[in-house]
Amino acid sequence: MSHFPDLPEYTGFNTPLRAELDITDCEVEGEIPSDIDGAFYRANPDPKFPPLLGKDLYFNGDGVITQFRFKDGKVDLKQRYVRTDKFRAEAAAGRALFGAYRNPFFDDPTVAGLSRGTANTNVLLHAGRMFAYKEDSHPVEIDPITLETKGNHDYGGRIKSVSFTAHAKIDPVSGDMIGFGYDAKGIATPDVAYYVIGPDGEVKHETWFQVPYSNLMHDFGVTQDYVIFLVVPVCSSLERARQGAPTFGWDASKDVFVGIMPRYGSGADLRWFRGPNCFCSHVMNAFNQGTRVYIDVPMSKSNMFPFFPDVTGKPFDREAAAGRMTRWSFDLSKPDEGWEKRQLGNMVGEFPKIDERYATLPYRHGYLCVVDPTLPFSANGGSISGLRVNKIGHVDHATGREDSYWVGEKSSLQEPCFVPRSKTSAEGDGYILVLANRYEESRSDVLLLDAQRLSEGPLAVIRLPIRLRSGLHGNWYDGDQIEAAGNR
Ligand code: V55
Ligand code: FE
Repeated sequence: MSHFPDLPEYTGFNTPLRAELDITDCEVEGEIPSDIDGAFYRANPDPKFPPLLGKDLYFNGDGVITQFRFKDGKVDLKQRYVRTDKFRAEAAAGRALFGAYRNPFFDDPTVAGLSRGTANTNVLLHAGRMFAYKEDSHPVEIDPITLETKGNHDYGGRIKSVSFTAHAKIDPVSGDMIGFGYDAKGIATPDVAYYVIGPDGEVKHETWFQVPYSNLMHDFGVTQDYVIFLVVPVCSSLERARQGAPTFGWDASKDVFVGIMPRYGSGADLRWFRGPNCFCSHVMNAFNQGTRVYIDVPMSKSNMFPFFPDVTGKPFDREAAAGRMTRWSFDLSKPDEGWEKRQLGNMVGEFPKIDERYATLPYRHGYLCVVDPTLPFSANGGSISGLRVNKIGHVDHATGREDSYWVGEKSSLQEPCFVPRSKTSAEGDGYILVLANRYEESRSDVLLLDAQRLSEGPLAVIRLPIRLRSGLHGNWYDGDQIEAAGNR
């Protein structure tokens, strides 16, 4: 084992942790309501070996899943690497064998044909199985109790796309999982495969189509009646990949396309809308009222990914990358090519989340990571994306009211997760769980806040004796779901 490069992505708070952890009965300041029974799972990239090519993107780190199991007022932490094909091959060799993010051209020849997936982006539980996701490959099944890896899952050969999104949606009404794979025939292909998977875990609908240009289709929108595909010009290029430049790049000269299709439609039913250049990646939620279709996105003027550079060499523009929640509305009864945009509140942020019981439905409460540049920041260290998230925000779409909690000048926050107070509590009645990065102590806390009273601060702080690296997405599952799906 040599060492990681002395680059910001691998040092300070971002030093790869490379650890699997079991901490039972974590320290708690305050009180955790004793009726909270379930677990918060989050995915994060954490490279096991120094990069083969001397550097790599944060997005290519090996997937680690952290589980915070809440029961009887106590919290147990468990963290495991996902044993992807990549992880196993590299562990056996004792070094990195895969080269760069979404670029197979520099891989060690011994790994040709293996899945390049890292399972580092999200965790979902559906149809009694838990999966870790990377959007360039198939889901990897893990046990929701032990976090042991069971293997790649292609739904009995039904997923012919080589890829599957990390942002599949679960319809709380039907129990369906709605997902898609882009780059479905390989890197930079314009092919998209769309899948609906029933609550029995069987693929029940599939259709294929092509996008106007191949791009990083990271997330999408699903309503009760429609699906919404976002084609935003974070474009891919095999040419750049071959040259060793990042495969993805921002192309400000291109329009944005939005494809809307009935949920059980075919590629031929897809209707493309076309609008001016802008950036969005994640989706807070989407819903429809008849032929009116709404999708809420943190939208910015320009690219939010500094590590996917402008294709013309233009420097990264932090101001233009500031995202604000925006509602895009489409009227399918009209022939218009464009759509309306309306800003929702004033907070600048990303990583939108909701009460998942309202996914695909008209909804009221949204949560997000907020960047408030007016507040002081005095700690060393920083986030890899350059986003310094210092608040957790709540938007009430019914009243327009905004509420937020500031984590203080020596910390930053990761993506929040909503926990319903009970199975029958009203929308937004519950808690927010969020990891706080404590830069000065090189340590992490999990904060538990009242989702309707963020500004009052945490009800409880779960004090971890260690630092957890910056993560991506996570979700909450109730104890009964976990028990039913575990140890199968
Ligand atoms: C994103 C994250 C990814 C990725 C592509 O947030 C896009 C966007 C953690 O990996 O591969
Ligand atoms: Fe994401």
